[in-house]
Formats: sequence, structure tokens, C-alpha cells
Amino acid sequence: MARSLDKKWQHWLLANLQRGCSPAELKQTLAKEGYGEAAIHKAFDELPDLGALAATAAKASINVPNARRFESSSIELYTAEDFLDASECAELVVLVKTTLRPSTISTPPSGEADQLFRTSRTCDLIGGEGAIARLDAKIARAMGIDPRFAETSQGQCYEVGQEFKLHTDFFKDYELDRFSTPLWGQRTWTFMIYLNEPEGGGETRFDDLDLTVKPKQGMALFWNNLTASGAGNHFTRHQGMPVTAGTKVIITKWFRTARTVSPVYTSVRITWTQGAKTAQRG
Ligand SMILES: O=C(O)CCC(=O)C(=O)O
Repeated sequence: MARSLDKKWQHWLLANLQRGCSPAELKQTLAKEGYGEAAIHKAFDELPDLGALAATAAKASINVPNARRFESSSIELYTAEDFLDASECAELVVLVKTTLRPSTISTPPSGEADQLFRTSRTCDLIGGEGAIARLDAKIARAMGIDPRFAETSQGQCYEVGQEFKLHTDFFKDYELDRFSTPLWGQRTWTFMIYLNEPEGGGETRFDDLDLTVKPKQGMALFWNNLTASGAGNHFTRHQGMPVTAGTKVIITKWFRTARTVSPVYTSVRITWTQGAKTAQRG
């Protein structure tokens, strides 16, 4: 049977078509790599409809009947109580706690990463079935975004004293290329769910909005990280405040835009440093 394109070459094909390379030229390269005509045809037939996909990725259509929008023209931010019920939360807490590893941040180009910037533990909730599949489907439905533009859901756990200092979720210019894939570009929406309630601390704080959200089991908190023009919205700066008693467990899921050839996602000049020892606290 003819050898089909492996993942690496499928990505290569998609990325080069997005860059505007000619299909004939790409076919020639694939033939030189030893792929037969049938395999090349199949690879082209199976390419996603980029135009249609990009349209679905770009626009959320929020479908959470009890969502309450935070009153501000600076940010699109919602809370929705009881997004998950207590038994869904309990099942996910067990899954999160069994696969935790230390959380990471990306190092800024000119700085030494602050080891105390994000002290929680994290896990990727990977799984095509059961509680994780139900969670992923529920979040994608709630946002009205094609699940192909959703990153893997993450679980995060904070013990007493642990926190995630002030940061934004959209990629800075120096991160965008590194975290892009042939299909994915900038981060758009963050969808967070509190799976429990620590006895003290652990609020999510948006300094520039003077908004402090107290964890409530099952409550979703979600916001658009970009402005209407596609630039990173600095009003989305937020932090996970230190937990002072008990444990805090949350789910975080990020959505992406479709990748563009030359990123349109520019940031206004950044006057503070994220993740460096000199990080300003708002
Ligand atoms: O823990 C929180 O409340 C915030 C989490 C967070 O900032 C993030 O995952 O980006």
C-alpha cells in the first residue's frame, strides 16, 4: 500500500500552503521525498478548509444561559455559576491530583525567570473518553468554538502559599512563533473552572479592573484575551492569589485563533515584565 504522509509532512504541507507556496511546487517536493501520486492526492484532499476553520476559530458564540458579563468596556469577561456540578468537580479533582507536575512559565528574552512566579502544580488532561471528553465537549459548546482550536485542558492545584503572579495569557511577540502550530496562532479565550473552594485565599484578581473573583465550586470564569482588533488586551492581566488555607484546584482551557502568515496580533508597548525577577505587581 502507498505510504501516506506522516504528521510531520502533513504539517509541512499545511504550513507551506498557508504561507502561499504553490501546490505544484509542494507536490514536486513530496514526490522527491518518495511519496506516490495517490498519497499526495490524498494529502491534498484531506486538508482542512482553512477559510471555514479560520472563521469558526476567530469568533466565539457564547452559549451559557446563566453567564453574567462583568460590566466593563475594557474586557469581555463572564462568570457562570454551576457550570459543573459537585460530582463532576469531584471526579475531575481526582484526575488532576493523580497527574500533577510543577507548573512552568516561559522565560522572557531578557530576563531570568522568577522561580516563585507560578508555584502551583499542573497537569494536562488528555483523554478521548470519560470525564475529560465530557469536559472538553462542554467547554467547546459553551464557547461555540470548533474544538480543534482548543488546547488540551489543564488542571492546576495550589497548596498553601502557592500562587500564580500577575500575567497575561496571550502570547507576547517573542512567544507567538514558538507556540504556534500549522493550525494555531494566538490565544483567544481563557476558560477557567473552580473545582473546589480553598478555605482561605486563592482568588483570581484582575488588577487593572479592580476585580477579585472568589473561587466557588463549579463556577466558570472566562474572558477574551484579545481586543476587537486582535491585539493582546492588557486589561486581562490577572493573578492567582496565594492560597492561605486549604487547597485550590482549577481547570484552565485556552482557545486559539487560526494561524496567519504574518501575525496580526501585535501588542501595545509593554511597560512591565512578566516572569522576570523585576516583575512589577500592578
Ligand atoms: O489560579 C487562578 O485563579 C488563575 C490561573 C491563571 O492565571 C491561569 O491559569 O492563567
